[in-house]
Amino acid sequence: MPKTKPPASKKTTAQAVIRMTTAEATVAALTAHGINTIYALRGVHNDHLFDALFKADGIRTIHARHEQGAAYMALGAALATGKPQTYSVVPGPGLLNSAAALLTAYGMNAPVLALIGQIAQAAIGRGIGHLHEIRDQAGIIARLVDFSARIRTPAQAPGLVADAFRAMASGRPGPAVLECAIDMWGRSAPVPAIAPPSPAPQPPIDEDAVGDAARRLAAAKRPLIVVGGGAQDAAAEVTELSRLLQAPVLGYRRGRGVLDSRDPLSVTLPLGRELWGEADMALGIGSRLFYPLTQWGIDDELAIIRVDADPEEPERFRRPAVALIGDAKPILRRLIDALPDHKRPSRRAEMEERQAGMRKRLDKLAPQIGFLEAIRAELPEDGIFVDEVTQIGFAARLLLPVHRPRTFLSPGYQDNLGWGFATALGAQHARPDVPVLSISGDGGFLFTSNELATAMRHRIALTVVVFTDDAFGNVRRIQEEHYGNRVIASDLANPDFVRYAQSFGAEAERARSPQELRAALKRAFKRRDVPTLIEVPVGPMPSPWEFIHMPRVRGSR
Ligand SMILES: Cc1ncc(C[n+]2csc(CCOP(=O)(O)OP(=O)(O)O)c2C)c(N)n1
Ligand SMILES: [Mg+2]
Repeated sequence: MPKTKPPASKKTTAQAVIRMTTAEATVAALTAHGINTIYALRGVHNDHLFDALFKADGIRTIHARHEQGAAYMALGAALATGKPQTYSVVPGPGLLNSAAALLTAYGMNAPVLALIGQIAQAAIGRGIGHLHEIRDQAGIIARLVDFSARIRTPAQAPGLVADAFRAMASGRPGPAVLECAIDMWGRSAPVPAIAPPSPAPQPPIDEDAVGDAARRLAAAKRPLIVVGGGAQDAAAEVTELSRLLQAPVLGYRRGRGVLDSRDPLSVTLPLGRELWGEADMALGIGSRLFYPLTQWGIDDELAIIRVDADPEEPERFRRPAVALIGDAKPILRRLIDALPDHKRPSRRAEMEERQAGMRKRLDKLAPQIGFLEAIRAELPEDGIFVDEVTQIGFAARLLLPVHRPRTFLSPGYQDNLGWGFATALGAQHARPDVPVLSISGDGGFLFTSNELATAMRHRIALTVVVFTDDAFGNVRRIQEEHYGNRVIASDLANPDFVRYAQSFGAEAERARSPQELRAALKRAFKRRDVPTLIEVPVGPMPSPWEFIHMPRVRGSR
């Protein structure tokens, strides 16, 4: 049967009802929601979807070499742009292969929409043994994300796509999944006009709570601001509030870059902990306050104000003095407006001195610092650094100066080894205008290094630096230091990473010092259509953990 050509989304909105397949209606709805790329690995379950993508205008398909690559790329694109992104894979193994990335997207509150295939509608749940069948796929998905649904008819597709986008932006943001059966993607029927997307409803700002918070903040003697991923789009407001209150801003992992590291009020974990110990008021913005609340302690002398998109978050660990629910940016604007007029003495001199003192202690991490300085010297201010679970990454979270929001991508509490390279690939694909730098250990890199082929196929000029110590160095050091040197399952046999990358057609070189790394980065960032791998052979590095897992500074529990 001849297939109806999917109309461009504009035409679709103009017409009342049109005959379309489920796949065409889904693609038109995605386009209407601003999706211009789908990261994917195809298979027979989704053939009609890919045929619709072939025919559609304004949407590109970027195929990866493993489903985790496709999903991490969508995650990286979402983190780098702050906008929803999409990936598509087959059911069963395809879904499970992408699941670590979906889990990470959930932990990072990232708007990633997964389109997952399904076996034939009538066979679902019967256990017959169809290709890629998995028991209770919908149930597995429902455990992984907050919003999921199955598209059962063409007419349902646009509404479910709209529901998914609304869910991804409501409350705590996060990923969503739509399933569709193999025999439903190609089914055609009249589909009502695709409505333009409506913004996700925001809870009204609680003006009484804003007033209460503003009065408390103005009265606080030693306020401290703690920012997480939820503050990334409120950098201007956080900066203004920090200045008005002369409040230090603690950002670790996902909060880095909200307040420019050049501001002496911008702190990371170790100095943040000292300040937590002294504070009489903490303002948490889009952060779980995980380290402060679970490790550093709390007592009655410290009041907490929470700003969070997730209404359940503020009371999860301990009821705060004030909770403000919603998007941080408008809430902080209201808070600034409501702040009683007051002037505070500058803390600049004090903070500069304390930063210098802490920096002396952190000098213990000298080998890592040398490489981070080379990176910072070459990566432009708006360049994006993608973190990994490796020695340089741990040190970067504490020490790499970050100047702008969304330029430090760190995997949050999942801290899953091997997320970095494919995530960075997605970030670089979505932001071709800035250099993206992925760092990896030799352990983490081989999780997704096959995606070098994707970088070549789609001409993605990502730069990756692989620090090779021939070990899962982090776990190896733990065995040496805490398990009587009983080293097991830690040493690695590696390829020659330079020749490995070159065999894909990538540019590659070896750098044996921070100086050589700097020169290699300068060359790499000039390339605009080919990926670069820089291998840096390293030895064991000093442990960062005394600056990350730190003892309590207040309270008894
Ligand atoms: C998905 C996942 N598996 C395992 C771990 C445990 N883990 C943490 S660090 C690490 C070793 C990392 O090795 P490498 O990438 O070479 O970095 P290095 O520590 O040597 O710098 C491992 C196995 C993890 N964090 N995530
Ligand atoms: Mg290693």
